[in-house]
Amino acid sequence: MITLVTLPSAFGLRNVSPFCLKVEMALTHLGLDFDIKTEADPRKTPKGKLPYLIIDGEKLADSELIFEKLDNISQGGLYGKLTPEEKAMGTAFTRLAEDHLYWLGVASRWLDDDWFPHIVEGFFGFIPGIVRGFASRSARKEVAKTFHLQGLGRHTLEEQKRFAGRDLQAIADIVSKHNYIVGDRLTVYDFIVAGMLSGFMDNQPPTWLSDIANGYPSLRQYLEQIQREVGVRGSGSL
Ligand SMILES: N[C@@H](CCC(=O)N[C@@H](CS)C(=O)NCC(=O)O)C(=O)O
Repeated sequence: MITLVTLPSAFGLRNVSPFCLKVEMALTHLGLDFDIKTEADPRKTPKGKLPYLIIDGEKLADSELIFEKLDNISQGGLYGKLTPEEKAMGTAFTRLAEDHLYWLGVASRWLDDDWFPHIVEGFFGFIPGIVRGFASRSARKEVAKTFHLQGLGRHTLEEQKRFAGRDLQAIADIVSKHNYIVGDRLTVYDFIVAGMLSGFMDNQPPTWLSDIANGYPSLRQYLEQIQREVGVRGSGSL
């Protein structure tokens, strides 16, 4: 039995973390038997982040390492039929989505003064009221520090929006021509990119990043198509 441990639903998203959603998509696509457990406190996980998988009694953290494992146990079910060029292109889009666009998504939720109250309710609602404000404000300081160290936090909001637009345009240009990220067919990279897009585009209420992403009809069409094909949606509740 496999257990996928994810964050509880929030912001209209049944799987609020794009990293958790992509793993859920992969498990479903591979037809593996699994259940989902939620953990609201990332500090209680093996690497301080979600998702992690419990497989054969062992805990395995990090979505990319989980994909390696799933590929192994499914005899190449995720990466097996990809050409080196497809893997190269897919890896580049993975890094764009997870190491650049993702951080703009984090900032659009955590560092926008008007949006932050939703973070307090969505992520810290499980903490008793008296310490909730303190815990959420101190986590926000950590996010701001990390965003600054990452580099994107040194730019103005207008500049951050332009960076986001360039990332989204790159994805839109590919999927509007090919329907998928690589190889004109559904691959593991669609779980990664569509999982990430769902986190912004289905997020309620919308953030500034949701507004930019939802301005691309081709991205909405792509997101709907991938969710339909895989049979896993980002919105709703667990
Ligand atoms: N590289 C990790 C990233 C996972 C990640 O950043 N998860 C976020 C939720 S979207 C998290 O748990 N953040 C909690 C924290 O940083 O304290 C993966 O691919 O699994």
